[in-house]
Amino acid sequence: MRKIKKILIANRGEIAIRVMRSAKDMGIKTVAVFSEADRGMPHVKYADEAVCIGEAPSNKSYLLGNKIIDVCKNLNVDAIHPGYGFLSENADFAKEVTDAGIIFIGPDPEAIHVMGNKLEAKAAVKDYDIPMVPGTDEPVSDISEAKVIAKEIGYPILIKAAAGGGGKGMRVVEEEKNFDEQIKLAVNEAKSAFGDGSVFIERYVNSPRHIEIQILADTHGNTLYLFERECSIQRRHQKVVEEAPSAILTPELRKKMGESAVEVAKACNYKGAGTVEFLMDEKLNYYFLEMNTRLQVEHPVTEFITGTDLVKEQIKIAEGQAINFKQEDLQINGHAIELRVYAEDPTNNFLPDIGKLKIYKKPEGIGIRVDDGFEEGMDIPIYYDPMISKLTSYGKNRKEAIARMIRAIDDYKICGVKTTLSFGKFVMQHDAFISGNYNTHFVKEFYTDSDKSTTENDDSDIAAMMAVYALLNQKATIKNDVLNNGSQNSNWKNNRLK
Ligand code: MV4
Repeated sequence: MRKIKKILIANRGEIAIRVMRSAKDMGIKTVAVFSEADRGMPHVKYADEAVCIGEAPSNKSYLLGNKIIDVCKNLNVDAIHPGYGFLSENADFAKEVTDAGIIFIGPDPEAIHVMGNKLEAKAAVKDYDIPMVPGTDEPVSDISEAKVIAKEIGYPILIKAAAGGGGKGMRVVEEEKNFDEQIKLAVNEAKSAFGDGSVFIERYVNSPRHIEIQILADTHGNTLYLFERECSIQRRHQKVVEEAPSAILTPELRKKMGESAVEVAKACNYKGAGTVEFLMDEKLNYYFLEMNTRLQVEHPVTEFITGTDLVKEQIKIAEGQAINFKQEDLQINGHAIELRVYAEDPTNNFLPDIGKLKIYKKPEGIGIRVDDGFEEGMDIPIYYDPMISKLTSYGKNRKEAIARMIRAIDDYKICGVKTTLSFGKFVMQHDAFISGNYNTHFVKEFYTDSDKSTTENDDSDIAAMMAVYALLNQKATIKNDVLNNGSQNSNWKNNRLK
């Protein structure tokens, strides 16, 4: 047991703020780090202390593990929360943090390492009774040998990079005659993308759903599952809409998958919050895919339906506390849906759209949660992920959650950049989504060009918002002039930034 008094959040934007909120709830002091591009960001202002760690590109700031550890030493920080992305799944970083006597809020470096390699992950769980897609459990080294295996598995097959994940480095091979060519391409791709050319083969599961299970494990041997999230609505292997619970799981299947996820966690001696990803086929067979050893973007839907604060649980586990509830205490209450609001143009292949948030008005009210890290007038930097916010709705049932999501989308006013809000509304109103019967091909299958124009803001809407913006801007200028004359302007930057 070691009480945490001060946490540094090695991240930016909405997730940095999300973590700080729980820390504050627990009476823990917070330290933000930021790049030069993020100087004025809300996560910097929200923290008790904040330190600039470098230039805008992530490899000159948010990825500088040693610099972040130095900040911790200077400011007497007890623990680092890595958020998601950046250094969150870097086993070497986790080890360096621990070696420096700082608590890493996450699993041990060994667990991060094992689950970071898809083949090692498969090997780690193979003695447990966890369903897996038929395939090779060694890297493919001999092409003709691999071809024999591929034939046994049956086409179509999928080639995956061992060091990949999140869909990177995958290739479908429809028939044997394409095998040689595809495997060579896959190996080269894996080499250049990950510096590791190991690839393996699996049977290709057609039209799968992506269902993942949230788990929590403490250092006292307790490992619990906090049910599933259905994450099938994605593009380019990036999720856009997630919900909990899944509309298609039965209580029996939920329990079985939950128990499988707990076994995966136990197989790698997992500690903290983690997510076990499964593929599910049309017959509701499920297969272990990979484990994400971090807090995930879409964790709010689980928080809504289970009434837990996952970040608080992470912190308590990192302190060495036992989880103070049991599997039987956990139950699903209601339904939650998350929409990732990206600065992207859904009508143009979800192309990132950078620019200024000229108008930014959040939805409010019952059953709505907005996790964001920007304010009106700010630029969406080009250096990082273009996610503006996460809009999450909650209702006593799925229908109510959908209705509230639609209301919140309509109430959300964003001007200056294109966003995925219109796509979210399209999803909420689509029969396949409403029925709950959809899979990972949703976008490709249903989001056709003719849909796109009808879900956009109409011109009069935009004209009206632009007029309001012009007016607001005038007023803002006057207000700023007045403010700048006085000494009212908070001096937090000078006081706190080092
Ligand atoms: C698969 C698959 C079909 N069969 N594996 C994509 C991300 C990576 N985590 C694994 N992925 C897949 N693995 C077999 N054997 C289909 C996918 C897949 C997918 C999985 C989850 C969410 C979206 C997806 C989109 C396309 C393909």
